[in-house]
Amino acid sequence: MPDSVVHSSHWGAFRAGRGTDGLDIQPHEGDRAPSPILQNMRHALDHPARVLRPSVRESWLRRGPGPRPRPIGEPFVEVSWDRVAELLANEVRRVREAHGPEGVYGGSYGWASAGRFHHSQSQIHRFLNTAFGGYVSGVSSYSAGAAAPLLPRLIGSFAEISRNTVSWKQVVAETELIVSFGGMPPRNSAIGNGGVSDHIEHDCMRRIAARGGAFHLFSPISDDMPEDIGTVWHAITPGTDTALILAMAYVLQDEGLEDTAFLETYCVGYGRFLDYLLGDADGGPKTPAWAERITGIKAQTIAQLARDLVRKRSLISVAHAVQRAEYGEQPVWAAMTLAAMVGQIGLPGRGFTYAFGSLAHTGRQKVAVPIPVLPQGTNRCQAFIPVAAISDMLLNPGAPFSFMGVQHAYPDIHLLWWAGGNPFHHHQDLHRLAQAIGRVDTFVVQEQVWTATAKSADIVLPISFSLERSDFGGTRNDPRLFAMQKLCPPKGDVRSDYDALSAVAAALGPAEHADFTQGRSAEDWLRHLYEPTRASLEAMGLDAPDFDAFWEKGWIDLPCRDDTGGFLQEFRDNPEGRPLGTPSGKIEIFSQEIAGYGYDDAPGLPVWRPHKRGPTPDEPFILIANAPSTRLHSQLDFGATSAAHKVQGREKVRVNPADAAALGLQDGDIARMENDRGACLAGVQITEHVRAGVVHLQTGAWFDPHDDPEGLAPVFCVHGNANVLTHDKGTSQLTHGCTGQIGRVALRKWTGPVPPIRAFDPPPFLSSSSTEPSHD
Ligand SMILES: Nc1nc2c(c(=O)[nH]1)N[C@H]1C(S)=C(S)[C@@H](COP(=O)(O)OP(=O)(O)OC[C@H]3O[C@@H](n4cnc5c(=O)[nH]c(N)nc54)[C@H](O)[C@@H]3O)O[C@H]1N2
Ligand SMILES: Nc1nc2c(c(=O)[nH]1)N[C@H]1C(S)=C(S)[C@@H](COP(=O)(O)OP(=O)(O)OC[C@H]3O[C@@H](n4cnc5c(=O)[nH]c(N)nc54)[C@H](O)[C@@H]3O)O[C@H]1N2
Ligand SMILES: [Mo]
Repeated sequence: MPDSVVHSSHWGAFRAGRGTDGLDIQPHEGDRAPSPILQNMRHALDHPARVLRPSVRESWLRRGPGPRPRPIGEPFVEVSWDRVAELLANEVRRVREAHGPEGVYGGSYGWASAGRFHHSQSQIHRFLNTAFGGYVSGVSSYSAGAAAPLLPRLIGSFAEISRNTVSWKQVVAETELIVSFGGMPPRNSAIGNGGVSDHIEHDCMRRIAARGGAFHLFSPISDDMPEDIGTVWHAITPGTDTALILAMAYVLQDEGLEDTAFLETYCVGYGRFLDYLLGDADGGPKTPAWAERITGIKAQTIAQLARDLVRKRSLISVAHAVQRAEYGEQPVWAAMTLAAMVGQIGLPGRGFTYAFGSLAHTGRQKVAVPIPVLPQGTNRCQAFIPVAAISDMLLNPGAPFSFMGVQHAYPDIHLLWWAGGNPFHHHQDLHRLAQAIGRVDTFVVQEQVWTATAKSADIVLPISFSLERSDFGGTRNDPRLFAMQKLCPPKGDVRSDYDALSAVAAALGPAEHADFTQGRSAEDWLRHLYEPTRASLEAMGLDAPDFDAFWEKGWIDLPCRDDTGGFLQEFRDNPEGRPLGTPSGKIEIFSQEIAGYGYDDAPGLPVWRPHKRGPTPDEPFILIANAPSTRLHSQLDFGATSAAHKVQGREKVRVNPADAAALGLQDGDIARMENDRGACLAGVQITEHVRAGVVHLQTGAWFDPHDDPEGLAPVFCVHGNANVLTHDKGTSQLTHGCTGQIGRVALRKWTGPVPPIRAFDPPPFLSSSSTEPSHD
């Protein structure tokens, strides 16, 4: 095995070798701001949390498939690959015959690892297409559940808006004022799906600030934007951005500052919007004074910033987080509308953008050659759910639901199969999720580590870490393709997702195996998938090394397309010739189509709706449960960078000093956080960075349920998993996006016993010869 290898991860490209204290991880040499998250990998390969062998829940082995509770803590039996492949092949045949593809949910949401061939979702989809002819899928994402289906109806392609219409390069050159709802913290742009080679964002922000550019942050948390760029923090009440944005729109029309020519030429429905803005509905005219009462932001500040948006070269950006809440469509729609009134949409670095700086692949140039992707095959099953409706679907088979104006019915799922995701991290209301998972016949999970999801499964396939296999690392918005070179052989009996699924396909029969593998080994696939990239480079007359030369060097440079304003610039230059993909071909401030759906919670224009689940006397604090700074979601939560952030081994809850004083909390205390969904323990940190009335518990601490010592909560996590506290309600009937960002809770000092953390312990195992549970 090599001493050190080139590799990539969602948190950046790097070099890894065996070091004296675990792995020696060095960032890619060209990365100007490498992420500390890299160090979470140091001890991962030998961590006791690893799944080492195929494992089957003992009660499932004994009783066979069927709906029943799947509690965490029940024992598993380790079996051979031959045995598990046979068990799975039998289960696939049974479900296929009795229920067809409508009986299997293969949405399998999750980030998995960076590699493009060993991409878990592509692998599992390809397998289910082969084995079943299809599967029930999950559409959209937890990231942008409201914005992704909405924006194409209002302005155009979600991917283009979030990635390719406003670039960092343009903003560095052009923009004088950036107004961000939800922020653009470098901790978030540490992450880019597939891995990036250079983290440019903070550097770009510093350059903008150095030439006098101004940053205004609307957020309950001040460190959602770096401090060293002179950020002006507006500590808005969470969930109220729409009111604030409407008030800015009010100021523009009131002072005659709106760009009427832009509105007439490029937009439809402004008149309808004005009627709402000035009318009596929802609290009367949407004046700054009205918004001040709702948002906590001074009327004067709102008015001044609205004027500045028009006077300066300005950009309005909405972070994913702001739409990951009740009525999440509205702030996105309102911000787009405000930008239309300002009239700078389609100019370089200006106008409207979405999720800018939320991830490392936004605002960068598109790569001009194809990068390797594994074909997933054809899914012949039409049934789908909005991805965050997983519990709703499992609990309510046959029940109707609506999505983007169409009525559907939830399918009746018998087999649930997950690869590369952690629903006990990403879904809301984990108590309800556990009940929902109890409704299926069999739950299969492919995992590297014993997450709560793996411990909730019936059958767990042990999967390699990326350093134990060869792959490509890359993304469509980074100018480098990496060879993710293999550092060491897989530990124990672990296999890649590809080899694991190949084994199950072989147990199903030669036809399935041939369909799934196309007769290729993993290495054959790498060579095969590299070829389109190489051929394109060659056709462009660029350096086009063959596979072996690429592999030996570890990366190749990829050409990028010109930096333009994409389809928005084309539309601005030629509105007749390059209309938008919306129903009217223009920006839809009022959408006839959405209005026609008749949803009160998402009518045909941006409206102010207060959250139904605002604070109450019993649950007085607003909970912000956001992306974690110290890891990617729940991945490698046991790693050094993640662990260093914890308080007494538990996730940290950040509390404003005024609230801490009122609650009698000190730094380093343990607090109990609770609401009608559940309770958890978290370690207290007191900080001015968090607005009063808000508490901040980042997501990603592995779920660690214990019996509640007080006997009150239906679920009690001793490790601080925020999703025991969040509600499982969609954004609206329109999109049913995830609403996990904002919750409400009570908080008090915990003086009871502090149970040990068992989150990273494997489940108990029984020997395969025994069918009786042992009690030692
Ligand atoms: N309350 C609340 N909840 C949220 C959010 C929020 O803001 N608030 N944010 C949401 C968002 S935006 C997202 S994207 C989701 C993220 O949710 P997920 O993507 O589900 O979270 P991860 O922890 O990245 O889960 C990936 C899992 O894949 C496993 N894995 C890694 N590599 C491989 C591999 O090669 N093969 C296999 N089989 N497994 C692998 C990892 O061990 C890990 O358990 O969370 C959502 N949940
Ligand atoms: N380190 C790290 N980076 C990540 C990830 C990770 O897990 N770890 N996950 C990646 C993924 S998959 C995604 S989708 C993105 C997520 O990108 P985002 O959703 O943009 O990121 P978050 O950190 O969840 O939220 C940003 C901030 O929004 C603020 N906020 C919450 N509610 C409101 C509100 O109502 N109004 C306003 N104005 N602000 C509000 C909160 O203070 C929060 O810190 O991050 C990506 N980057
Ligand atoms: Mo996400």
